[in-house]
Amino acid sequence: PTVIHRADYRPPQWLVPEIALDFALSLNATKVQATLKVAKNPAGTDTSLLRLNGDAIEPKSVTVDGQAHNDWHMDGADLVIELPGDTHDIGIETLIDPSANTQLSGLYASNGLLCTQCEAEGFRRITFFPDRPDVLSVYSVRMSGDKALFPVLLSNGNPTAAGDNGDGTHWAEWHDPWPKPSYLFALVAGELVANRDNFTTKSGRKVNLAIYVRPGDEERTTHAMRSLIASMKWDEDVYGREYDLDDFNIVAVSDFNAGAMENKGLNVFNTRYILADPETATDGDYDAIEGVVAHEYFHNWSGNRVTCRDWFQLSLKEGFTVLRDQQFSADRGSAPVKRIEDVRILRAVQFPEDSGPLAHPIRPDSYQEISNFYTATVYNKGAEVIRMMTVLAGLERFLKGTTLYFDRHDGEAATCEDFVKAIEDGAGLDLKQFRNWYEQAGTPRVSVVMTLDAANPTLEGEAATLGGRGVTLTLKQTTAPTPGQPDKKPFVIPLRIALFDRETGKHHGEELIVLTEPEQSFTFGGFTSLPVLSINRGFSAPVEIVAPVTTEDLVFLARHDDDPFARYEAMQQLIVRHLVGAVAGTLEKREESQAAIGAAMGAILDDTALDDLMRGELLILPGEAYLAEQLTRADPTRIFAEREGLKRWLGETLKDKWLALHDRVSAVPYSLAAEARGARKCKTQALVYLGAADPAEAARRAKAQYDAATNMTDRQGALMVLCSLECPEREAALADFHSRFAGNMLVIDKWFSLQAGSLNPKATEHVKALAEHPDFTMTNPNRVRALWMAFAANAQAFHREGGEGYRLIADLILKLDPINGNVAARFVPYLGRWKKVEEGRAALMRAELERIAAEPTLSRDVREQVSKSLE
Ligand code: DPP
Ligand code: ZN
Repeated sequence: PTVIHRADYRPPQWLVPEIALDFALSLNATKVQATLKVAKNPAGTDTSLLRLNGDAIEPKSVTVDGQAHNDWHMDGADLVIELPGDTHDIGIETLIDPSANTQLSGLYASNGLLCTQCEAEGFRRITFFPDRPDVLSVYSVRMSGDKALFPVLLSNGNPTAAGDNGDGTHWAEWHDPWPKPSYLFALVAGELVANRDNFTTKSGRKVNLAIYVRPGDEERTTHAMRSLIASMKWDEDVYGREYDLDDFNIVAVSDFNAGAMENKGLNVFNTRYILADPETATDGDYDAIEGVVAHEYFHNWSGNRVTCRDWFQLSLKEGFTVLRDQQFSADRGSAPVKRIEDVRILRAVQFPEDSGPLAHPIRPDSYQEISNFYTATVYNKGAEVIRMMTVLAGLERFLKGTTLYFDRHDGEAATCEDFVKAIEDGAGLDLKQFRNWYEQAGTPRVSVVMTLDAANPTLEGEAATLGGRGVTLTLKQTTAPTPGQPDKKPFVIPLRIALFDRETGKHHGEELIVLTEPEQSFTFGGFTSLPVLSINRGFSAPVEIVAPVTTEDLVFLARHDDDPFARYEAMQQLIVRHLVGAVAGTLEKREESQAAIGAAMGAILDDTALDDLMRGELLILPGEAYLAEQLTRADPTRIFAEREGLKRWLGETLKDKWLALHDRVSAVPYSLAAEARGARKCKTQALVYLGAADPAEAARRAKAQYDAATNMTDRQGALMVLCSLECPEREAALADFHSRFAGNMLVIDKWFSLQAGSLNPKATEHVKALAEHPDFTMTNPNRVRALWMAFAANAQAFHREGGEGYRLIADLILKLDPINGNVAARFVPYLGRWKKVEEGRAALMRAELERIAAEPTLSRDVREQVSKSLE
């Protein structure tokens, strides 16, 4: 395989300051005439050969300076043109079939629309071009097509002209004044309706906003529009970033490989991150829409105005933009709850990546297929790494750094190193050693020992003035080897800590300690007895902590910690220790440990000072993926069984409290206010615990909740619980749900997902039947993910004895790969985790990977993931 290395980066040999594209649109034969102004790059190596990338296209004609030109050849998929001078106009014609494009990369047809997805390397499927992010061009686009099929014609930048050809076709021209890389090009044509609004920027530019959807969906764009306007305002207020065009358009399409795409002035979205109303979207969907709309809008600066030099720098735009959208959502709603949700995702998805065969640093050193690096590591850990800079510098100084970054690199294709340097200079930080976070993969493990010093210690500095005895924390950091990185240098790890006095239940104030050595000690004065340690408050560093905290301490922290994240963490730890001990067979006092969890959860249920949104978080059991991370190798079905067992026990032991909670929150009327959302979150939690303990009562309540539901949060919560039970209400509710929402693709996705992710023991049988359902299709990524990703993440079903789950996912990968390699590759990591699974199942998982690897015609996407997973 061809491996691309970061160290091999060379500047482009030719630049393309301008490009004009003329599209004659048709669903199955779109003609593209491209005119490129090319110029030798003074910074490149001098060559008369212009190499233009292509993928699955052929040049119909090639001209140079308006003349037919024969001095070209194909080198693989690339077009190589021999040129006499330093600047030329190149004309190339290509012909593409958007309706045959099932990869959904380049120009494709979705539900009668024509749309594009060019990141990372889709532009080369439209025309021949130096398809790399450091070649920035000014784009002029003209398109013409059938008026009835394509009444709306959109591209990047500003509309400049439009007209009717008088023969049933019409045309439009767009011009984007901001030079951009090809991955930010976009075109959309089709029958669309717009929800319009506007926003006036802080310097007085009036921006026309439009969200385009298929007719009938416009009512469901209100929340997305509200989110867009709020993001525009927030980016001005917090980062000082203003929008820079007169128009900002969003289009929602139903066939989309990812979540959304930040094309300059023309964002293209997966419908699931745009369309919402209370009847069809859950509270979680509303949050996701707000977050993704903001994310793509924020890319206008962190990604578009300052873009990436090469794809190894992907985290430059993605890590930073994820941090920005997280900060935005935290400001819009409950900051502690948002933090908990973000950490939960990191632990469920990124930690396993970091400990598995596909581990890579946030700035990778090599890749075969860049699409495989749109990962939780590059995105979510990338955000955590930049968040640590905010911890070290404080937000205000950090923002001075980002302002310097935007000023210094505006209009450029930059590197992660440029970003770090700008934060160093602007925020006044020394990040020399901190750069290890960019170099090294793996989640560091920090183990802590705490000692109370002998009386009359010789304390120094601040510790001495407090008197009493000193408490010393000795911390050790280790990071396990990852592929290609056997030995790790120490990371810079900022940890927020507090030491709680056992007598008073209070602490002396939060401290920030910054670990830089493999082992390091910190002493704090003013203690008479050993305090309770609260560490990594707010999850100040993306590490695993092994701390000397007893069960009693955790119960204490779960009740009293004044840091909401730490309180959540104490609750999680209490349960993680119990479940991990139970699975590993090392749990000594099961009853006592269980009782402690019961007491802590009971206190959370009783705590009237707690808001329901936070209560809902505290009641969620640690996820199975995160539990598996704590064990060297495990039987995932045992983790599942222990977790369900604890849920049942908590359901029984606290039954009255669950019933009371369900009654109380069921009386709260629907609204999008935090109280009402909190109530809905607790409502489903209560049903989940009751479902485990008293299926008959849970079925009765779930059915009532389903029947009375005025909104999708309640309806989906109730249906999820019914789905897990073997009861007559289950079938009836599923049938009702399907007919009630027939034709609504996003809701039918939920119908597939709920059944595939269900705790129901027959989930595998249901999934096999659903794969044959008329509503199932392999060509719509949302539908494929709804069924098969929910199944692959369903431990009980996927890891069922005998390996049928592995076989089903391998079959899916093989069948999907020729249709859509990008999406197919996303399923490989589920099988790739075999080293963390007990030997019997591990062998079966490996065998399926080998079966895939034996297929000679795999996509580069799947090939890379499978071969790395077998190493
Ligand atoms: N660049 C996109 C995003 O993360 C991914 N296609 O916003
Ligand atoms: Zn992004």
